Formats: sequence, structure tokens, C-alpha cells
Amino acid sequence: MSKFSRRRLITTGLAAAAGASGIGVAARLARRHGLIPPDAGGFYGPGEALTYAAQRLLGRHSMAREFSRSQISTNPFANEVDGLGDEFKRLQAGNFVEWKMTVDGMAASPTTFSLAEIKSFPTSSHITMIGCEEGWTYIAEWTGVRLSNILDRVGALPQVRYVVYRSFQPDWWESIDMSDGLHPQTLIATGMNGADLPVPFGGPLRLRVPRQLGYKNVKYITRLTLTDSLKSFGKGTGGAASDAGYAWYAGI
Ligand SMILES: Nc1nc2c(c(=O)[nH]1)N[C@H]1C(S)=C(S)[C@@H](COP(=O)(O)O)O[C@H]1N2
Ligand SMILES: [Mo]
Repeated sequence: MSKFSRRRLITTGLAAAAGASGIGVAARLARRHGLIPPDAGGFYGPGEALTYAAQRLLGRHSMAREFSRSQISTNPFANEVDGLGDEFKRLQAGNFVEWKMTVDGMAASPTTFSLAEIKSFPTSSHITMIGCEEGWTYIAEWTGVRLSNILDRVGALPQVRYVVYRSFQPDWWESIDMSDGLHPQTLIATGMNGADLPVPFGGPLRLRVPRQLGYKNVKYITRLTLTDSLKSFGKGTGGAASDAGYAWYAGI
């Protein structure tokens, strides 16, 4: 079998597997961003390559645990958020109709989306746990748009390795790699427990990455920047938390 036809077999198989689980877009992006083994068609047979890619995208072990509706916390704890300021209050008073999220950097079509546009995209939900490094956790149902969907809309370039996300609060920003960026549970969350995302929990928009600790789940998202290097952001470690000495990868 030629190298090319093996590669096609792998990617068609992946698309089929992903299609079956409803994440075709993520599969297409995964192929583009190289989430297939570098030497697929070399010592990996097509079957193993498919397993590797599927594992990265849909593998059981790579999914954050999901809970049942009856396990949703009745009194979720919102970490204190200080100093959102007058401009935020003005936007909130206007029901956030003026809220914008800009996606820039390595994209074919950098775009600024209004909140209404984001809310018009297909949604996805999961009941997952969020936990702070300080020890407390709660379970909630999160609803929003898959980040992979946004990346697809703006035409994320093949070189993209990280998504840097920024908040209305300038001190809060983080980044994730494409394994989390394209992950089906990673959302731009707009809702929680069946209602609009409350402000204390990050409304109107929050990056929800359930495979990582609370601090990677930045509230009040205003901007996503697609990049192949984290060096030019902050001190170069990839986030406000890691610039301050915490782990950049806060997997749970
Ligand atoms: N913009 C912003 N995002 C933030 C924070 C914050 O203060 N501001 N706190 C972080 C921390 S440390 C944690 S543990 C979680 C807390 O999420 P919760 O308020 O939903 O419990 O949000 C994270 N995202
Ligand atoms: Mo935290």
C-alpha cells in the first residue's frame, strides 16, 4: 500500500469514527493539526494509527468524567471575583448584547463574534466537576459551543499549537494545546444548569475545559488567540497561573 493510500485510510477511518460520535469537525481539525502519529504508515499499521488518533480525540481515558443529573450540586460555590468595574456593569445592565469575543492570530478569517452569534451556534452540554486547586469542587451542567467549532469557523491554520484565551479581567488569561483545544468537552460556555451562565460563574462567556483544574477555566472571555508559540505572551510560560509558578498543564 502506498504511503498516501495508507494515510487516506487512516483519516477516512478517523472521520468515520468521529462522525459516529458526532465530532466530525474535530476529526477534520485533528488531521490538519497532526494528531495522527508522525510516522503513520511507517511502523504503525493503519489500524494502530487510527487507534492513536481516536484515543487522543475520543478515548475513554481522555474524557473528563460525566455525572448524572441527580449529582448536580445544589449549592455550587462561585470563587470570589473582584473588581469587574463600571464598564462590565454597563455591559451587564444591557444584557451583554454588546459583549464581543475576538478570535485572532493564526486563522484564515480572524473574526469578532457577538454574544448573539455565539449563542446561535450548535450547542453541546456535559455534567462535569470543576475543582479549585485550593480543594473545593462542585458538579454542574455546562452548555456552550465546542471550541473546535469556533476554531473551524475561523479557519485555524495547520500550524496552530495553542489557543490563548483572555478575559475581561486583564490578569486572567491561560492557554491550552490542541489536544484540549479540539477536545469534544472543551466549550465556550454560555449556560449553566439550564440557564444563562451567571456572572459569578463567568457569564456571559467562560472557557470550560473539564480535563483541567479550575484556574484554567477562565471567566469573562473576550479574546482567543491562535498561535504556534507561547513565548510572546506574558512571561512566556503560557498563562497567568504558570507565570505565577503554578502548573501550565493542570490536568485532573
Ligand atoms: N476571569 C476569572 N476567571 C477565573 C477566576 C477569576 O478570578 N477570574 N478564578 C479561577 C479559579 S482560581 C477557579 S478555581 C475557578 C473557580 O470557578 P467557580 O467560580 O465556578 O467556582 O475559576 C477560575 N477562573
Ligand atoms: Mo482556584
